Amino acid sequence: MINIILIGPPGSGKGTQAKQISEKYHLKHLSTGDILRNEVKNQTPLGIQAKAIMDRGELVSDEIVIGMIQNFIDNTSNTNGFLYDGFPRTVAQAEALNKMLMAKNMSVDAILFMSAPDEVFIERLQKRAEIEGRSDDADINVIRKRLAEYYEKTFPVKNYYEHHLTNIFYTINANQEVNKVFQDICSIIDPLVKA
Ligand code: B4P
Repeated sequence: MINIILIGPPGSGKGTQAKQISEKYHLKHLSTGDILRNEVKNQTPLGIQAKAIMDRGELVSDEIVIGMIQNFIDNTSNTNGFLYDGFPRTVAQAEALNKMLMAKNMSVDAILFMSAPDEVFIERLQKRAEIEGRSDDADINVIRKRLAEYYEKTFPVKNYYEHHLTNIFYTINANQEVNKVFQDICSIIDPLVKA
């Protein structure tokens, strides 16, 4: 069972790559963003609470997100492993994930950090706003807030992994066309799957 983490700023292409990776390697795709958007769509109590937070470009509380992940892992069987997309986003979430995996005799196999200049992310999210109409992409101030949240709360997660799990930390050049990014990622995952 392999566990791969995909982290990076909003618009770095985590969701785009995660879809292709999980299909190719038959991994369970665990996107906290998708789970939260689904709760919003179904207007659950969690969704109603999360919508306001997401629309402001802020992060949903660690308590809520960690509970969601625990449920997902506990209720998933028959898989080659998990692909975490957009999780962990805070150091507290990273520490909680370590504990959850240890309890199941698992560990993280690779951390893929999606890197590109901020202007690239802003441009992509503005383009997506026109196509998909996601409320958190529509306003430039919300996009800037999401980037600010990223630098304040998620960038420390990158540093945490780079420092603690140096030998399995990989920086991906996300400023390339989608298939080229995917090829670079496959060159890291292929040996893990064959091992
Ligand atoms: P997410 O759903 O995780 O989304 P994202 O960071 O906005 O985007 P992603 O990086 O996945 O970009 P994508 O592939 O879609 O988060 C949304 C919100 O949910 C957060 O702001 C937060 O409020 C909440 N949340 C989620 N997880 C949380 C957690 N763990 N804790 C607390 N809160 C949490 O790509 C973006 C666009 O770029 C797309 O239009 C795509 O087509 C395009 N694109 C992708 N790759 C490209 C490439 N190589 N070249 C050109 N365009 C590309």
